[in-house]
Amino acid sequence: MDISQQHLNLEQWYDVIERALEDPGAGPILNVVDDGGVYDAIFLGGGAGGRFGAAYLRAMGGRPLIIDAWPFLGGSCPHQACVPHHLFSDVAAELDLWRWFSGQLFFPEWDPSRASILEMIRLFLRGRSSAHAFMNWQTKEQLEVEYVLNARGRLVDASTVEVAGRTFTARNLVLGLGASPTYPDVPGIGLAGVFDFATLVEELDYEPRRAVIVGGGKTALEYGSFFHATGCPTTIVSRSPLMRTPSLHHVDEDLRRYVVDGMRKRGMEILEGAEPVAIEGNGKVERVVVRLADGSTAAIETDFVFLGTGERPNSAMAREALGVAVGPRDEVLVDKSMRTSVPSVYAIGDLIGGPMEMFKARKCGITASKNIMGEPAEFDFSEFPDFLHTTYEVTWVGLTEQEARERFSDVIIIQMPPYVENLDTEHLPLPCAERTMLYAFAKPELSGFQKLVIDAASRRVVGAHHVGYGAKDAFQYLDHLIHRPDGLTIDELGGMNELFLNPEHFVQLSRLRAGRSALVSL
Ligand code: COM
Repeated sequence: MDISQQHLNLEQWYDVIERALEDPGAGPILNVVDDGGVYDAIFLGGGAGGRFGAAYLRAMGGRPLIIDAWPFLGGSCPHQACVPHHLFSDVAAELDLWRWFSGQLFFPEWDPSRASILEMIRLFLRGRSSAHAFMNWQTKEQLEVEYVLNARGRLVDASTVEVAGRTFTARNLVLGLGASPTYPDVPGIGLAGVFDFATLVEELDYEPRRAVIVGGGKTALEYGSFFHATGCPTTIVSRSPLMRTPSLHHVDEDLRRYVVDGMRKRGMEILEGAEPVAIEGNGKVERVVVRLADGSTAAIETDFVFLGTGERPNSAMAREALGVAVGPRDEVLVDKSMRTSVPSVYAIGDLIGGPMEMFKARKCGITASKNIMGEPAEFDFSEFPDFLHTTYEVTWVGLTEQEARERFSDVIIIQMPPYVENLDTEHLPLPCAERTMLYAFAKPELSGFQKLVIDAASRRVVGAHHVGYGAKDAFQYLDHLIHRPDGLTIDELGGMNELFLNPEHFVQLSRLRAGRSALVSL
């Protein structure tokens, strides 16, 4: 359908998208102005990187065209990945309260029949096209970007893409083709009942009774914590210690311990140093055979396996059609300007490898656009703040305590609860902050953890680590402040205006120490 001359509202967009998702025969959605003009760039892939890159290029006065196989813009994030994950993590946090306070205060008795994984997925599926509708509407009506959706583009050469029976040319190509989940090579991996984050929302049609998660990184912890919080007993099987997978950097050991202990306290079974050797069942998963850390094997009865074993870039078409150079994990190789090995071809987002994060995808797209429009730009994403969810929100930026001690001779720590032997912090109602007040007063050891790492000589904050709720926002700004050339000193931090009570207490805690010329830990 050609919608270039129409101005669909959100309800109409919702219907167009839902119809296209249901009917594989629904044709392309064309929002193209046929005026014979030349495109500055074709963005092949309209996920976060492509959409933001195209919008930025347009804002700079250029002419972009986005092509995407899905009938909506925004990519996997709002459809199968970050958005459902955040819904599930919100739910996990709510259920966590209910379970700990079952039958106490104003909480009803815990009733696992009320907490359904399937129901949450259906809730998400009913709502997701509303977000898609908005992205399509905004990109056309407000950002003035042309696009072809619901049609798979084929790369012809470095300036030509065929899609929907038409041929489009541009001065540049920006490839944002994303990545796909990888499955370990284990017998039985193809059985019904084995899911990844994408097939979970697309295909789950029963209520799991017992979950086995494979992996030890973000996805494994996040989805595992959600499943367990609904009352579905969950085992995590991970080769590495949790949060020590190669995809996660700067994970402080005290933060990690608080997080993993917290998962165990909630009854999750965590098998580190373990790996699945077979998934067994008669057409459908019935058990997972696991090799444990001591070399013995164990069988875990289960009707549901979830893989959090990473993703691989979708680089085959770019490699075959254009000959772009690709690295050992199938990632398209780019320089800091997002240029591939082929002139006028750029690559962005998950296609260029980790970190497969939103901030990187969007900023890659913008970096490519600046370069295309003649404004030299580089993006170094080697240092970045990070987060994950269990039933908590876990956030960190900069160096761990150990990394700081390796780099600086005098490191001080500002931490809550403080580590002082025999202080009985188990019963200390601190930290207390929004969303942990009930824990602080009724179950203090569950009320979170926070740590600031400071190089005493320069007085600069070099790392911040937090378990609780609501600090993610602050960490975006902390990341900016501590990575500025001048950094952020304890004195500057202590001089800020805090909005009490705040999630991480860093401003007020810094203020308690900033008066000292010789800094000491708190
Ligand atoms: C976010 C999708 S869910 S996008 O980055 O706004 O395109």
